[in-house]
Amino acid sequence: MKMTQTWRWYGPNDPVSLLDVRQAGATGIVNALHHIPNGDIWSVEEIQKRKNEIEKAGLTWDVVESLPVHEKIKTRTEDFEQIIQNYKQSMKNLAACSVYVICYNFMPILDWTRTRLDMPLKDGSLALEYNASELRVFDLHILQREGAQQDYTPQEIEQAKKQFKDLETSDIQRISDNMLKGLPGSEEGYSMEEFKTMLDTYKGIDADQLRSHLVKFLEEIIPLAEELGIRMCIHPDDPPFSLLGLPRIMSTRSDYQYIFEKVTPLSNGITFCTGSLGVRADNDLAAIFDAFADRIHFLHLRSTKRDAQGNFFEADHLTGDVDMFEIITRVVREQRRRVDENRQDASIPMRPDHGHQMLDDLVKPKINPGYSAIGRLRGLAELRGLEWGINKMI
Ligand code: DNO
Repeated sequence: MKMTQTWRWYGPNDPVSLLDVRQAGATGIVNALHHIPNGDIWSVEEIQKRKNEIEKAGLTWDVVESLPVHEKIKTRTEDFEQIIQNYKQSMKNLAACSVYVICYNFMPILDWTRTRLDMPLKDGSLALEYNASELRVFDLHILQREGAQQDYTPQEIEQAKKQFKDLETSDIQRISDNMLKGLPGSEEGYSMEEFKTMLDTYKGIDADQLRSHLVKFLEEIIPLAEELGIRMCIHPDDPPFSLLGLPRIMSTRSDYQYIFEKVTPLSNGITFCTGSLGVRADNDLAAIFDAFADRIHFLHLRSTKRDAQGNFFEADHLTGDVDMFEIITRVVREQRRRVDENRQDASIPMRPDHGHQMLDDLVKPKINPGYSAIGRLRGLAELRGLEWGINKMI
């Protein structure tokens, strides 16, 4: 039994073609209907059209990433009940087209966040980076968020002041764009003013409140998922801590524990993202895997490298802080356990996440940062080899 090798494809406008994906050796596609506004229903017709396109290239649509959760659902405001009904209808339509794995997240306003998308590595390739001091400069001096001072130490505030003075206009632009415009796959982007207005919608919503909103949402969708045979998988916060004063509630083992105790069916599952979870030194990835192995429905495999100042960058897939050998050994064992239990989902879909921009991708006119072809192809090849070896060995 092997993992199902998949590849995130952004649809017809993705500079990486479906044939490229086949040449990388993946068999499955991870896809979303990005052209449909967040909160609207994904119709059977639109789903089927995309599915046909994928199948025509000899691939299968294995995972939806993401069926986005509208902000109104997270804040439980305005017509959120209708939007939950729309969400459920999209789930039904996906099941009607035999697409059964749905990844989503519950991060307020921002999806994944990096301050720099082209950090040069020693070999000349480029990596994504999260720089904690740049984040503080953004918060205190560019966004000038009300109350931001309370979130930092006097030293951090002093250091941010100095750093801001030395920043070039182009750096300020880069940091602001990366923070606000939305990285590939984030469904929303904001101007500075829009973002400030959005921040206000979270006044009075702390982590406990947001958690209760998530549980209420799960109580609505998980019974339906059970009925339809859909496996819902929540992506961890990336990075796994609060940003810009916004609560984040899917960052640690106890965060997961909480929602599984409240909503128990197995279709309430996880996108096990090693790179996101691995940013926290206090997250024991192997222990998290073991605790929830039977509800891991999707794997994002990548590694990050952190430092003592709270910065991190995306390392090669087999280096960095994530012990990929340890994780894939667990995946291999879990898949075998599922075979013994006759589970239909014994082969877990994985995708190589966030490759470096390298080789010819460095000169291509357009790439999606983190999602260029060659870096992910390298990652997939390494991960595939590692699984192959472990399968032989144990
Ligand atoms: C970034 C991705 C995220 C992720 C969503 C899941 O590379 O992992 O965009 O897909 O947060 O809902």
